[in-house]
Amino acid sequence: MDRLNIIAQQFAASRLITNVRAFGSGNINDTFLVTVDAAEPHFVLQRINTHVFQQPALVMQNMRIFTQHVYDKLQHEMNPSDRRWAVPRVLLTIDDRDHWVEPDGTYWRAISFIDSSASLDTIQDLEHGREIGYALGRFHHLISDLDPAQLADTLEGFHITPQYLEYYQRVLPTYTGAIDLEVDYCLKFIQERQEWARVLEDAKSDGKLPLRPIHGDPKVNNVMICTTTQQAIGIIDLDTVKPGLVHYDIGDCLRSGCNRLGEETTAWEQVQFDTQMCRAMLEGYLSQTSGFLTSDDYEYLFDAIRLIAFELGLRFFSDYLAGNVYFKVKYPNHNLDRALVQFKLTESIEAQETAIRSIIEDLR
Ligand code: GN1
Ligand code: MG
Repeated sequence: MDRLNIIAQQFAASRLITNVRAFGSGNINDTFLVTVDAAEPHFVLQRINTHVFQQPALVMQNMRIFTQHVYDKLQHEMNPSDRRWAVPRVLLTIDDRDHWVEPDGTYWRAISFIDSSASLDTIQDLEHGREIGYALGRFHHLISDLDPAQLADTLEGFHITPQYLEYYQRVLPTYTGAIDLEVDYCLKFIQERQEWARVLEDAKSDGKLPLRPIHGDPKVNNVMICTTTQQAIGIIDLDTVKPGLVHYDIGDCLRSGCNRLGEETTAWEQVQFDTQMCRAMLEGYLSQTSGFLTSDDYEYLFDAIRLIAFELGLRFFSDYLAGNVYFKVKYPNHNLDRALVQFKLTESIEAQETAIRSIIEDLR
């Protein structure tokens, strides 16, 4: 048996494993789809990147608290006419552990696969966009009464833009590559937005925006779409469920969905923020969340959309400068290309500020 089979077997109990293959397009963890000879034929096997998630046990603890809360809430809330909503389950090893560590310290865990569903890297049409927004809204609604203090901070500084700026200032002097036109564009782009980049953290310190439990990474391909109804039926990738601002999630979801070329495009000069898609996604989102959003929450929506696109560009660019130590890359300039995509998207958001603000006003 090869290594992956041996690991998968830890979570498969006595079921026969018929296939293990690489799955998805994550930038941090390694993911595999395992097929077993059983009524529930698939599960997801993941190697946690412990360079990023340094306390994987806390990631698993958050997942358990989150899952229990959502299961309880769904049981109380569900009536037969409700749409299906699936929550991935953590699978246990033969000796009842939620993870398995190889002798060299590699950390593995397994999660149930949401059957009859698929996810896509880019949004297909406005209906799909509405469903992505709905999914994030339903997710926020389901955890809106979970006390964020119950969740551990598993990734310190995650989405705290000023901390990414500090990191950028630290790695910049270590960069020994060329300052070509593209690198120069990124340097100036960041320079011009340094002051504004504190906007959400300032609002948090001023008590305008509360900490709530969030997903942390609600990009388009983390929303599962039912292959028969085309409706959103769940959100996966729960590693970054932890306390934060819902604005991080809303910004992340929109920067992912409203960029029709996708974050991996190399045609960065053509990247645009699609405001029609923004309306569809926000409509879906607000159909689930208008009950608990405050007027301050609405006030900061535009900044959130602009900031999370900028922040992801900054994260990619800093990683390029640092020699690609955080995000997986397929070629040396991959993180530079990714940064350019996010900065172009930010520019497009800035150019359409009036239109985006009026969509938000219309929908509130
Ligand atoms: C990373 O690994 P993945 O693809 O689920 C990153 C997100 C980024 C995303 C960009 C823990 O997510 O914050 O938005 O790449 N996750 C972490 O694709 O840093
Ligand atoms: Mg993720």
